[in-house]
Amino acid sequence: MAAGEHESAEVSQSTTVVVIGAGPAGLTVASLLRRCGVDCVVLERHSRAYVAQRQRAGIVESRAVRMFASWGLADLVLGGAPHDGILEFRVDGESHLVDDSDGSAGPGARLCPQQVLVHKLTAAHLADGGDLRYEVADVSLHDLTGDRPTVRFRSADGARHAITCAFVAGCDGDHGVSRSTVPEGVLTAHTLDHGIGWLTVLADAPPPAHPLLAVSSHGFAAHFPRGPHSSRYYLQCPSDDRPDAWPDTRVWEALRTRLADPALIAGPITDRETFRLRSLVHDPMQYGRLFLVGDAAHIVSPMGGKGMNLALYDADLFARAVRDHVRDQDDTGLRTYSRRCLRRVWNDQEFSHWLTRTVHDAGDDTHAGPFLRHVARARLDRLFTSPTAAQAFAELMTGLDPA
Ligand code: RFL
Repeated sequence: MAAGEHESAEVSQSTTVVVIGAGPAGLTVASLLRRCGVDCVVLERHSRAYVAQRQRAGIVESRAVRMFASWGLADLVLGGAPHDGILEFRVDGESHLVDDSDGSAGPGARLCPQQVLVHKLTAAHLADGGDLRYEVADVSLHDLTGDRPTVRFRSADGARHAITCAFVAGCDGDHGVSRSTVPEGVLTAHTLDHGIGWLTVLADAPPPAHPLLAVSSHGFAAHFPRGPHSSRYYLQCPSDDRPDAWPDTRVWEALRTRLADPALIAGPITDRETFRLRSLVHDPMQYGRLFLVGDAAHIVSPMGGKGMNLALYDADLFARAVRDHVRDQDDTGLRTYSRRCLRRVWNDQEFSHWLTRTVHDAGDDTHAGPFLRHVARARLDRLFTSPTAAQAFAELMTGLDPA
């Protein structure tokens, strides 16, 4: 500020919950809270257009579909087609179809890309009169261990704001401000670097008949639907590889080899990214009146499609806990939030780790060595031949396991 200029006064406001971040976690928390009449303000640092175009997850698992249905929101917020419940494993070119629906009554998973869910949650929340502010800056959290925390920020027009609330929902992902506000030593971070890199590519190219995981001596590859005319592909690569090491011709050649599909149809590549597979859990998921929700608390390696679905699970538990507190003065849900979330988080970390190891170890034996390659192939063989193993796998894929 130049000398002589006066900073405008801070605008004060009060609400029940301040939600930081308008990704899947934050928007779900906000929508569920509005559903039960609890007021909240959502603060997002990016623009609406930026948030709406982030493409990542592709499947809303059965448990999450049923969660939205239980709030009367499924038709409003879920797009995409129903998933037919079949996952293809292709091992050295040989196809194995695995049923990943558990056969229970009730709606199953949906092929609903993350950006479609975000778009629909945003539209529904705003149509319902929700308070959602984009392009906020300098968000800071205060008095989290007191009775009335305050969240300060600057709105897009530069004005300073302070919102006092009963609870803060930290839904701002792995690099947000919420978790970093928690004093050193309160949270324990459990981390695992899988030592594996992935190239991921989005392309305007025909989706596969079923989500496809391919294991071969050339390395792991996968092909997932992301709409009627688009696909997401994954290719195992060295963990320090960069996207520019993968020009289009190399991508399509590697996919055709690893998917054992010389006729695979190419299309324009719209996004290309490399990243290391890593897993991370923060324990507990709470500090005073701050509750961490989704990626702010945990990262799951993408294998098994659990990251966004866990965010939706946390959001549901948090919204129910606040509802019980406001409506019935019952704090059981708030007290048990972290413990209950972490039980499912570790359950899904285990599944994701199992599947990550299996599909990578079973392939290129320079990766894990011949012993672990045989072990991983034995696991796949069991999955393809034992109905009990297939049932356990389906239970984990749907998220309908008891954890
Ligand atoms: P997000 O989506 O990161 O949203 C956080 C939001 O917070 C905002 N933010 C702030 N706002 C205000 N002030 C600040 N200081 C802020 N700092 C950050 C950000 O701008 C953003 O809008 O976290 P959330 O909501 O917890 O959702 C989690 C999911 O996005 C994530 O778990 C999934 O994308 C993970 N994931 C997948 N999950 C699945 O369930 N199935 C999949 O198939 C799947 N595929 C993937 C994935 C993640 C990938 N990446 C990131 C490596 C594929 C990939 C490539």
